[in-house]
Amino acid sequence: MEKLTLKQKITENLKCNYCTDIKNASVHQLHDAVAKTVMGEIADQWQHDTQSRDEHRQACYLSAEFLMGRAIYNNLYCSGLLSEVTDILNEAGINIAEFEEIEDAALGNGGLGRLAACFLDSAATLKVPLTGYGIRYRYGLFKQYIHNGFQGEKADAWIGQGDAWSVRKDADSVTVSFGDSAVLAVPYDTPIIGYKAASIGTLRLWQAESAEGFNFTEFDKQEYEKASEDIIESEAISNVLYPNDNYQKGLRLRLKQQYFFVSASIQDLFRKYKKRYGSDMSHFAESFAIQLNDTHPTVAIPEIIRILMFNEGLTFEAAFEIASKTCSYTNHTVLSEALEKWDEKLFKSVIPVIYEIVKLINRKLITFLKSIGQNDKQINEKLIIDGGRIHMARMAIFGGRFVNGVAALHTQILKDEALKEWCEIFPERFQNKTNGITPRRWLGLCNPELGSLITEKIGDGWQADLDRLTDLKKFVDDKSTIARFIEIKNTKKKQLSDYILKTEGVFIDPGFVFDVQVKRLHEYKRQLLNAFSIMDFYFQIKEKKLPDLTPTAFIFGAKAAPAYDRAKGIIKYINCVADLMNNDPDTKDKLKVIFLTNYNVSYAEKIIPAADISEQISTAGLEASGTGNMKLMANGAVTLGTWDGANVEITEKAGWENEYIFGARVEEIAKIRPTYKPKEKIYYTNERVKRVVNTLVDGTFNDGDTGLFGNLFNSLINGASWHKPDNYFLLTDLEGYADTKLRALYDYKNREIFAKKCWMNICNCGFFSSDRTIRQYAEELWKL
Ligand code: 26Q
Repeated sequence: MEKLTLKQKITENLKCNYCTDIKNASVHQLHDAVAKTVMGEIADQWQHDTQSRDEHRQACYLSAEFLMGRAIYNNLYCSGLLSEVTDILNEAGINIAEFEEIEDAALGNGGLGRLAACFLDSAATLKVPLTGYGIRYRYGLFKQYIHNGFQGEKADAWIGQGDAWSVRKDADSVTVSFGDSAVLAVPYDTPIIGYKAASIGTLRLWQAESAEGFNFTEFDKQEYEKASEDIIESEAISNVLYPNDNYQKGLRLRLKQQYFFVSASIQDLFRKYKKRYGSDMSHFAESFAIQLNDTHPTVAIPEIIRILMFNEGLTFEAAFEIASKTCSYTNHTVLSEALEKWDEKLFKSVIPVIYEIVKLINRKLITFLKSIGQNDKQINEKLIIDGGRIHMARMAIFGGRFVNGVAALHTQILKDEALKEWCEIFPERFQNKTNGITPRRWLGLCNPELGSLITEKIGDGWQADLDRLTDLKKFVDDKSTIARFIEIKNTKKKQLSDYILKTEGVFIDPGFVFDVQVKRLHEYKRQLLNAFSIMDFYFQIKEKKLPDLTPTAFIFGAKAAPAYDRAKGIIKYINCVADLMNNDPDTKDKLKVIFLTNYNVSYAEKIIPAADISEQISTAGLEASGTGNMKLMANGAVTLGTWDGANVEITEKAGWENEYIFGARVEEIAKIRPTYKPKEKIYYTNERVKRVVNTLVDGTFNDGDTGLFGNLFNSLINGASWHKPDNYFLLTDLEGYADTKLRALYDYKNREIFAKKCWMNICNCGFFSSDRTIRQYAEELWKL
């Protein structure tokens, strides 16, 4: 589009909607006018692409989370309007960076929700017909603040700022029925703009509203509270995202959320289907492939069966056949506390009809297992309804078509351990689909400086064909190219340092190594191990043992689930380490530690391009994949990590010499676990480990009498009623980790050699494009 026309349209928008002009508009008004202009530009294509998707086989991604982040820059970038709009604003004296005032759409916790967002981006770019279905939470993931080193939470009222990118579709509203009530599900559609607007997909999010509305009968009786009761109860369903990552607590409202968005979505598919085929249900399974993002939307299986039986008159057997051909399940974790099991009584009281269908599915499972000759023990370990609980993963495996893990190692663990007994009876159902990330947001958009260098060297086109980055290999020995890369890395570090100074009031020297660990806070991700290693360096410096340590900034960013006390204790501990390090004259010129506030997608876009070292240090076997590891690789950071999740494939692609791998592997952990005695075998015998662990309790730090540090110490040394000591093997890995990190920091002294390692990571990151992942889903699972 011509810049002049574009400017006219934005101006027109400001005039009609806000009675103002570019020079006088507020940032929000400008943002809305630009968004509306883009929406207008893509409207015809969006409508056309939506229609053509409905005329062919299509896939649906059912997910309780979509962690979209900020839309404005990405949408301008993908529709090719970013530089024009930047210019138009500049001419009016406005910096486009002012749009950073607009909040992220944080309708997700972490990896699983962000993966869903990357998938939508890739599908739109590849013209893969995929629609996202989820919940339009009024409050997304909480905003984090830090007070005295402790995490606090505030509500994320993102819609309060307006939602310029969505369209409410009242005509497509449906009713969702629970045992004791019914609510209205109203869809809001957001366009997903593929790169260079290759195609425009849709994210459809459901909002819960009262089906009955305001009750005038009660109002007339002067019962004012009762008059609004249904509104309040209904709206509660889509009110707030549960802030747990990899942890399931069987709460009633959470189950209501799951059935709410799943029933609305499945009803939506039947509406579309009937427009095409009428009441002949024989083409349903060939019309749709439904992907279940973890077990959270597993009630889709009984919901399809319910509609086919009660609305369309099919038998249970016929209905089961259709549901099980349509749905596939992605597993994202092997942590038992994250596997969904619902209390049977709760499940029955919330969704009684679905419960009856689950009983039929369970009965069919038993009949099937008997028919293939399984004994009572083999049957009991697979029951969907077992010991008063409903096992969602078991229903998703038996009632679906495929099961996939999210990295090679993870899928292997599913097949050999976690879901072994299922893999034995349904080996053909198990597949691997290694995760990926969209190179548009995570390279092109967040690192335009590196993007330009890449384009200069190998031409345009890598944004939608990331494997082309292998063409960069020939520059690895070209001194001037590597010098340019180092310069760009320095620029990104300087930009991040400026931003941190502005927002956190802390100065990070851009000349330091940037060692980055950004991800949700969880014991298995071992942020505490990282903090311990820094304390180890501290003690060594005090003993004058590390005279030539490369000055390093240790940068943390993480949110802890509000009820996860240990995670919150770890945040406080990191902040204590930061205080000690940053103020001690012996260390402050060598070590800087900072815990960044409110890590989210937009913050990630600033941190990741500036990183030198990517910390991926989970206990082997526990991080299903990780996706931050891929984003950091694409931006030229080396991985300091365990042999876990996608780190394995990253190392295989980039080359061993370009990563720093340490620690016990899955098999070793399995071997030592049964007789693991960290207190006797490590703590008492290893002074280096002991003095670091002791900082939790020896008065080095103060947890404000909360007992949090004592609890962390006990979890490591004595264990708790529900777990053995040092459940995540920090003591096992500490020395190897600290020494490997020192080796990486030492290698950094030769900046050119280190930069070559970084460069090889960029060259070899092509496999981790979510375009590759989506192509595999489309071909191997969805058969599109
Ligand atoms: C379940 C029930 C009730 C309430 C909350 C939940 C819940 C919510 C979120 C359970 C799990 C999650 C999130 C899990 C998650 O993000 N897993 C990550 O998925 C990534 C994408 O596949 C992987 O890269 C990570 O390894 C994995 O931890």
